[in-house]
Amino acid sequence: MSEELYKEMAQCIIDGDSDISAELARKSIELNMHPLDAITKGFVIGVNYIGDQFGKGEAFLPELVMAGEAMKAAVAVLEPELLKLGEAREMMGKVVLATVEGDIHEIGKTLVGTMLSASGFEVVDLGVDQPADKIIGKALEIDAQIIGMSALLTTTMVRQREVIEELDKEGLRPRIKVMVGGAPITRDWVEKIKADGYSEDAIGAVKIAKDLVGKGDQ
Ligand code: B1M
Repeated sequence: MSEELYKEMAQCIIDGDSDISAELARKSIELNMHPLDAITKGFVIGVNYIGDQFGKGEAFLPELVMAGEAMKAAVAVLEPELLKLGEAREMMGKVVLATVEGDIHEIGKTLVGTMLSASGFEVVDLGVDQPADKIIGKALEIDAQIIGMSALLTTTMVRQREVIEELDKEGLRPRIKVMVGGAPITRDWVEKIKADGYSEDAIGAVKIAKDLVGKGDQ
């Protein structure tokens, strides 16, 4: 039953059908499916497939856009369920989250933000295409302990380094820790830019964020 639903979920993303993706997300809730399973075993399979096809020149921009929209529609339905998962008790810390300048990929970043909120972090999600000064300015304004940056393009991941360099220049580390992520980000890159934390996925991001605020045991 679940396997069949996962396949339908992947297929509706490949088809770029937002109505069906939202409907299947609602169905998964009715069936008490874990929302992260719906995302990672269902919808993400479809968006990765389209991404691969696009990379090979076998799918084109409109298909990528539609797959992205369908993915967003599903995640929007599942977001309240993800938030319920945490039943956060204690305030863990403040995080400013953004996709870096020049990059408009938002789905993974939003997912990370939702999981952090569910786990007790106060998250200010600045959205996509955010320049270094805005990210740092917001972190100072709300006295954030963590800046989280997502980058999905090899051409924009350098922006993560710019923010870290700026923080260093202003003497703002280690007061503000930096966590990075996104499909092209590797451990080598994280070491190179001297980020404080990195995760491949949203669940891992919560663990890293807790470690960064010294609450790794909670
Ligand atoms: Co874009 N795109 N895209 N795209 N797109 C990729 C990234 C690409 C790999 C596709 C490909 O060619 N195979 C490729 C990048 C190649 C490269 O740089 N090496 C690419 C390209 C080329 C482009 C354009 C340049 C295409 C063009 O215009 N010619 C363009 C760039 C626009 C821009 O940003 N300036 C573009 C545009 C788009 C859309 C707008 C159409 C759409 C985004 C829609 C949206 O977000 N609203 C889109 C999509 C959907 C994708 C793919 C298919 C899927 C991305 C996604 O949402 N994945 C993607 C291929 C792929 O990644 N397989 C692709 C699902 C999401 C849940 O995963 O975002 O990886 P992800 O997030 C994960 C982890 O990475 C991690 O946790 C998340 C949850 O598990 N994570 C973090 C993410 N951020 C984190 C932060 C953390 C910690 C963990 O701490 C702070």
